[in-house]
Amino acid sequence: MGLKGSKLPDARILLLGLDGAGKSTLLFKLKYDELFCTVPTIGFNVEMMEAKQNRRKITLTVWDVGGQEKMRQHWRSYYQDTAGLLFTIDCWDRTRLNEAQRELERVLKNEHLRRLPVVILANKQDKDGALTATELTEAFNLRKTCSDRDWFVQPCSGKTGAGVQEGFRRMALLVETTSDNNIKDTVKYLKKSIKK
Ligand SMILES: Nc1nc2c(ncn2[C@@H]2O[C@H](COP(=O)(O)OP(=O)(O)OP(=O)(O)O)[C@@H](O)[C@H]2O)c(=O)[nH]1
Ligand SMILES: [Mg+2]
Repeated sequence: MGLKGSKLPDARILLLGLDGAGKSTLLFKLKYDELFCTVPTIGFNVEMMEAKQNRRKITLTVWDVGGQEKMRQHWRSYYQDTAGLLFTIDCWDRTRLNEAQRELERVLKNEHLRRLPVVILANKQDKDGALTATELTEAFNLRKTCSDRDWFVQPCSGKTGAGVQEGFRRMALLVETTSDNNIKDTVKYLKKSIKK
């Protein structure tokens, strides 16, 4: 499917997380069913995909934004009109869990994202010693942090593909859709707001 308008109801999804968490790998795995050799994302990738919301078809427009520290200041430029948040965590790299938790909490506090559903992708489960979804839920105190919204923790691996579809499917079930989706306008808006 091209990027031009599909007539299906659409939900705009924001895919965030620290650099190296596996956002682009997960997105490409889902969209193309292939393991891509990714490079750190400067700016964003955007992909549209069909999904099912109960019995009806919808499109998800997924914005995958670079997670390096210098990119994070731009995250908020993407918040407007977002219907759901996918937050990716590298569950194997325990040295960066605190940083990941801090960023997640900061994002969830933003008024534009208030009450929006969040699916936490507990990624890199293929690696020995990765924190499990249950451990992550405890360690990040997610029951409390996410108490004002629908939330779900999905264990997954961008490498093997396990759990990836389930994570996006869960998101599709939780989001509210709109009838207008115009990627071109959003890109124009982003170019302006990032230049500022
Ligand atoms: N073993 C393993 N490696 C993974 C997994 N997901 C991603 N990776 C690897 O982690 C590295 C970073 O993945 P990316 O998808 O580029 O990470 P990103 O979150 O898009 O990073 P930025 O674009 O910098 O924000 C790559 O070398 C991936 O191959 C996974 O589930 N398991
Ligand atoms: Mg990336």
